[in-house]
Amino acid sequence: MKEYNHKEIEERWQKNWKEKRTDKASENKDKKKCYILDMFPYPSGEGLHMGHAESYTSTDIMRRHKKMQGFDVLNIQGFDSFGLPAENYAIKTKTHPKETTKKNIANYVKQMTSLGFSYDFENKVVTSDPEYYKWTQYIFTQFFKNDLVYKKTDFINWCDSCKTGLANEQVEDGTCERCKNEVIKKEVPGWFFRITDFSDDLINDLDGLDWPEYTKKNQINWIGRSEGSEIEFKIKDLDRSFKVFTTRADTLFGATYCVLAPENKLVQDLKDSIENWNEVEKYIEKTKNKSEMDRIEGKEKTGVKLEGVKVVNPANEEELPLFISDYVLASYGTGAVMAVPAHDQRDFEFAKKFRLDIREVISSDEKNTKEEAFVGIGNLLNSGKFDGMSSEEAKKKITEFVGGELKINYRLRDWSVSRQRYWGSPIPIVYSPEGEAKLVPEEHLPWTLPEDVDFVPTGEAPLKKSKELLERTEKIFGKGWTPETDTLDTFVCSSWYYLRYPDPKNSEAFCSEEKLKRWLPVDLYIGGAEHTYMHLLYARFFTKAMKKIGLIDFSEPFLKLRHQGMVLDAKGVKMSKSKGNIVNPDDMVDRFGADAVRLYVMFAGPLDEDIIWNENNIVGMYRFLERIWKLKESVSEKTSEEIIPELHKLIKKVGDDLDNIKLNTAISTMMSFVNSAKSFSLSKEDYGSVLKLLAPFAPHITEELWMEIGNKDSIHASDWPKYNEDFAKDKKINFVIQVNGKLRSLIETNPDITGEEARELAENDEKIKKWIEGKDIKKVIFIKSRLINIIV
Ligand code: ANZ
Repeated sequence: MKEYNHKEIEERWQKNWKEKRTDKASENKDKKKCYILDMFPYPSGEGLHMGHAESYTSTDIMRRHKKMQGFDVLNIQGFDSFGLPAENYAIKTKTHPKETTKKNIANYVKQMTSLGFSYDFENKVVTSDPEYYKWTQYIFTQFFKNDLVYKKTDFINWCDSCKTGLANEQVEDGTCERCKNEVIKKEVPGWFFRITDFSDDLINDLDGLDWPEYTKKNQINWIGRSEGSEIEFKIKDLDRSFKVFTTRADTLFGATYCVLAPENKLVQDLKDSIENWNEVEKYIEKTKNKSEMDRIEGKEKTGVKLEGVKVVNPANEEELPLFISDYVLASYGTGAVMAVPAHDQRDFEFAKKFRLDIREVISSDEKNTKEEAFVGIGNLLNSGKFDGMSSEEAKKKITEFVGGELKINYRLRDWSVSRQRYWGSPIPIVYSPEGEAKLVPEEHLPWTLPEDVDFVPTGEAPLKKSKELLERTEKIFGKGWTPETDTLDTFVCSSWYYLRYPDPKNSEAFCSEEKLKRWLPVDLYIGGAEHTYMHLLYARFFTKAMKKIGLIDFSEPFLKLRHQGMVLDAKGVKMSKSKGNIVNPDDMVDRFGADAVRLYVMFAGPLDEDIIWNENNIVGMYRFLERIWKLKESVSEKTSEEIIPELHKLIKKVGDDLDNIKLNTAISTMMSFVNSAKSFSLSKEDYGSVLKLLAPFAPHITEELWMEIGNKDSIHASDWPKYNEDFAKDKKINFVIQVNGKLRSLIETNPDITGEEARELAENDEKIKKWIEGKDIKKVIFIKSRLINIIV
């Protein structure tokens, strides 16, 4: 028998599958569909990393399994190819991002093919292709027509190193998620999607989804629903007022000052009444360079009192001082707070520093309120007629009493989608000579990205420098018309790509109605947990918005979601280019073959846990494949009686594990079966069944052996093996537990139970405990498959 030669086999089958187009969905309406989706990669110059290899292997396995079970599956992969890294690389190397993107994608395709992933690359989806972004732009225009997108000039997150605006979700601990530079607030005009219209749906609809609990929780926290009240404070002697948002209206009698965010427009309006304007203005300037994170977490509270201005507490007509301080954010609530130092820690620290009154209005059993605020609820005191009332009741009653309004606030902001960068989808908007924004009509989509652009970032949108874009605009719309020169955040492109997969070449629609109906929503989505806030939230918003305007008829895109863990190096450190500890999938495929690499990344641990890279174990996988290869020698007329039950158990177990995404245990069960099977004989059919079980995991070697035992059609198009329930069932026996020779308990267990296991079961058996507790066990008698007798 010839030796197992992974290289020769893998190359030959990959070629064969490609020629036969085995990757295509059948679109056979009699079959049920199963849509398993990968988070598509950004095609970076470094190529595929092990994390990709891991998650794409898992989905490839599950898709192959589903196909063998008779489902129609979709094998589309795409590339999230717009974005800053390609542009930054272009700046560095002076190559157009289009070129690098093309090259990188070709490399990814090569790598994915070499890993045996059955993607239909002839139908791949590339977000930077005009045929794709035409539809990104189309959806933008539909959002525009339905008032789901609008333009405003606002303080947005600004990264001065990337020279572009960022969405809140792209700010990590106050820094730019790309370059880690501190993010500041800058007032820039830009386009926003009304994601906040869907805040409640985005929270409530999580209920029906099979997603990891922590991902759901993170989304809920990010949306940050907060129930409170809006209460108006008047400014003394001036015909002006402002509203505060508070979650603790019950503490209104304890307010001893108020604070406006430095950016609050009211501050400018009060300019003439503010006696220390110079100082105020300086503070406002200083705030501009502070990140939101700094402001929220800032150790030392800072601020300036607005001299000459007093506000009136609506509850008791008391006059209070007014401050500006950066701990109040302009973007949350009303950008103004009533400060209750006795019951809010930030207010407490501020009051200490500025020597302001601290007045308790909620009774607490806790002592020591002098050192920090008591933030709990309780009964009211020092609150006039509300004394003695509970916090909960007082929140409503006091709001009513002062003519306030119960209100729900959200932390979620509308999604800022304008980027002052080059490599993104152009925003299909033009401006009339009067400055009015108008949609580029559909017949002009795709509104193509001009190529006559120098992309060195200056803070000005690179598209401003394109003559071609301006000329195109004037030619279509007339003299004096100008194009929008910002591009769309790349997260816009990735918010709907899964809707394109079923119909990637359609030039009449982003996806035909028929295909939408057949394939969506996605049944299972697998990808990294780092996408909790951005991609997953944005994609859910897109689905809801598109449903609202009738483009699709479902409101959640991903019914089931799982995250894969990270691949760590042998020392347990995350693999990264900067640490130089990356294991390149190409080298591994070259040395051990795709089948071994695939088995290894799946075997290393449960999919959702981190795995540690250990090269010795991949050698172990190679040996396993050699054993499968050799197992062919055990093929004879009949399967040995002894292993028939084991085979049925194996079929059941591997199938169940695949359904439950327990791919590591499926492999280990196959390994132990193969170990025991080598001393028995297997019929051709049963050997074929073993190959079938392994086929999704190791598609090449199994195809080869399948053909060698005389089959003509691909193993991957064969039916998933069936098992016989009677064989697959573990036989149970009634096992006797005695204490001092007397029957004290009877348990149902498997016949193979060992003495140790039996003793453990016995000691934990409630009926036995009372006989042995506190006594010395002198002796234990164990009779296999029958009884255990504990002598005390
Ligand atoms: C008075 C008060 C008294 C408050 C008290 C709390 C405790 P969440 O739960 O996050 O919604 N706040 C309101 N707007 C703010 C802004 N723009 N910047 C910073 N802080 C702001 O928090 C709501 C609470 O955060 C509000 O309730 C307000 O302080 C503060 F014993 O009002 B509270």
